[in-house]
Parts: sequence; structure tokens; C-alpha cells
Amino acid sequence: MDFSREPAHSDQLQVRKAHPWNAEPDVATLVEHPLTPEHLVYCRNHCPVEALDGSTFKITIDGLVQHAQAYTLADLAAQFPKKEIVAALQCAGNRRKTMQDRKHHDVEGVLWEEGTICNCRWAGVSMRELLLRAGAPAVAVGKKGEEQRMQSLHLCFASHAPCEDEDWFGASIPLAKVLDEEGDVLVAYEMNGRPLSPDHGYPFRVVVPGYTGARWVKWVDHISVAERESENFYQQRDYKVLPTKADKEDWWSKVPPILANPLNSVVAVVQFEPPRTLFVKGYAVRGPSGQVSRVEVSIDEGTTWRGTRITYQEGRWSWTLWEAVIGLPETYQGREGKIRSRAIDESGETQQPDMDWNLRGVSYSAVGEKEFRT
Ligand SMILES: Nc1nc2c(c(=O)[nH]1)N[C@H]1C(S)=C(S)[C@@H](COP(=O)(O)O)O[C@H]1N2
Ligand SMILES: [Mo]
Repeated sequence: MDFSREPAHSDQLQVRKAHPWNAEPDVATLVEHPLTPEHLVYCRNHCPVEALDGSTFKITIDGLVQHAQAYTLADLAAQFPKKEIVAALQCAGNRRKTMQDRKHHDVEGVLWEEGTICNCRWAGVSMRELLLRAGAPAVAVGKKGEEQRMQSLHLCFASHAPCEDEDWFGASIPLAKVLDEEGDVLVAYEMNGRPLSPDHGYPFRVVVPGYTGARWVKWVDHISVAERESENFYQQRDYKVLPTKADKEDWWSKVPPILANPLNSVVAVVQFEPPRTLFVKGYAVRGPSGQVSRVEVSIDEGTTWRGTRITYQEGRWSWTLWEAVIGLPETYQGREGKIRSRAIDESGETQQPDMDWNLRGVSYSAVGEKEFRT
């Protein structure tokens, strides 16, 4: 693969793999910003980052639609209203190292810590509008049968540039997520009010709020309504939570792809101030059953929990920042301890206390944990 044509990357990230470029920010720095500035946005690539020509690059929409269409960046901006969404983007491998350390069992993959997440303002075209314009099956909503069929269809995305495991990158999501007016799926061309940078997908990337990063295809050139999921390697043989007993990779076809992120939280900062005060900060991410409504922390291994103050949350899809000031009992003097965090969502789901090991170390979402010393 040719890495010599790559544009410059942020030098504020810790490199986990240089070729292709994979890097994440320090998590304590990350939570200082409600909206993640570009230089702190992690980069996860299975391919070299290309500098594409946004004046000629086209995105094609076809498959089970009435009129296939192709648009340049200028076409999209001129023909559709701009839609903006604040949403957290997170890699399925976020916290992979935490899983490996806690389970004392090696996992396969880039050993990400807890910084492969960002929270950005994405802008572009509503994928729903784009599909309605192309005459996707949604135009038949209301007709019985058609509606049912629509529920079983998929929207496939592709970027035709050679990757580590296949000569293109692809993903798919259920069409129902796209046609849901509250699904908020975009073909984005802006991040934080500026055109996407090459690292993050210039000129176009898919934004799928609430879903794992692998479905947010960068440099996307092809969108297709299909009867079946994407056949791509990264949909079929990666980004799946294999059962713990699967330590040989022959389980792929039996396990569904990861779609929604799991309900999660992480302790990013713990500061001790003598004689007995702890300042704690972290983030939480929503799962499939709703936005985070509460984050709690425990200093006694999860026996008792207390509330924290939510300092940032914006809409349905953002991450949640939280902090707490904890007065420690005198018995903590001169001791080491652990602070744990757990998120609770608006439907009452609570982040799981523990989670089984899986081969690829994906979707790790057991309670957050960080050590402190008094
Ligand atoms: N074309 C393409 N799109 C891609 C990837 C890739 O390697 N190639 N990586 C995916 C994964 S696994 C993640 S987590 C996100 C990362 O997006 P970012 O690098 O902008 O943070 O992009 C997704 N889209
Ligand atoms: Mo990812």
C-alpha cells in the first residue's frame, strides 16, 4: 500500500499503528472539550488516507431505487438543505486494552485505550432525503407488504480504495434506521463547521448516530439499497462480538454485525486533594435504548453508588460529560483505591458491571474504573 501520498496528521495523538495511520488522544485531555476539536479526534484506518479531489469526486446512489443518482460535493450542497447533528463517534475497539488487562487474556487488534471516541458537530445531507429523492422503497410506505419488505432491506456503503483485508471498505446498516425520521443518518461533508479533512473522510463520510464507527464509512463513493448486508470483510469477518469460546476465527458467519454502541462510561481523570477530597471526571455514551440520564460512581467496589453532575449533553446522540467531588471517609487516608463509574439511560438500563472476553476485544462496556492514591 502506498503511504507516501498521505496528508499530514494531527501531532496531538498517541500513535497506536503508523501504517495505516491509527492514533488516539489522551483521555484526560479529551474530556476537557464538550465538542472535540479536530486535532483530538482519533483516527482509525484500514487503508492509507487519500487526498481526494472534491471538485470531481462523486457519490452514487443505486440498487433498489427508482432513479440511480450521482452527486459531486457542489451538487449535494446546492440541491439539499444542510442538516446538522451533534453525535459521538466511537470505535468498536474503544477500551480494548481495558478488556485485555482486566480479563488477563490477550485480544486481537490495535490495542486502543479509552480515547477512540469523539463528539463532533456533523453537517451534510439527510440520507433519508437522498433516498426519497432516488425513489427508495420508502415512497411505498403505507402500502402493506412494501412496508414489511422495507424493514428487511439494508443500505450498503462503499469506499473503493484498497484496505488491509480487502480491496475496498464497506459496511451496511438496516434501511429502517435510515428511513426513521429520528434516525438522523447523514452523508456528511462538514465536521465542526469545516469541510471534512482527508483524515476524516473528505469529501464525504457516512454519519450513523448511535452506531459503531465502522459503519461511518469515510471517502464513501457508493450507496446502495440491497436485499442483503454488505459482503465486505469489515461487515462480515470483523466488528462482531464473538462468543467467549470462539478463540479460533470460524464463528464469523454465525454472529450478527455490531450496529448500536453499548451503554458505556469511562473515568478519565481522578485527582486527589489532601486531606480527603477526590475530583473525578469522565464521559458516558448512550446505548440502543436511549440517551444517558444519569452517571454514578462508587469508591467501594460497586457496593454503594452516588450521583455525579452532568456537565454536558446535547440532543439525542452526543456523549455525556460528568464530574463529581467526593469527600473520602477517614479510613481512606494513605490508601490506594479505585473509583468506578456506571451509566444509566432514560429507559432505566444500567451499564453492566462486568463483560465477558471476546477475541477481537470489541464493544467493551463493563463499568469504568480508575485507580487513585490518597
Ligand atoms: N473508508 C473507510 N471508512 C472507515 C474506516 C476505514 O478504514 N476506511 N474505518 C472505520 C472505523 S473502524 C472507524 S472507528 C471510523 C473512524 O473514523 P475517524 O478516523 O474519522 O475517527 O471510521 C470508519 N470508516
Ligand atoms: Mo472502528
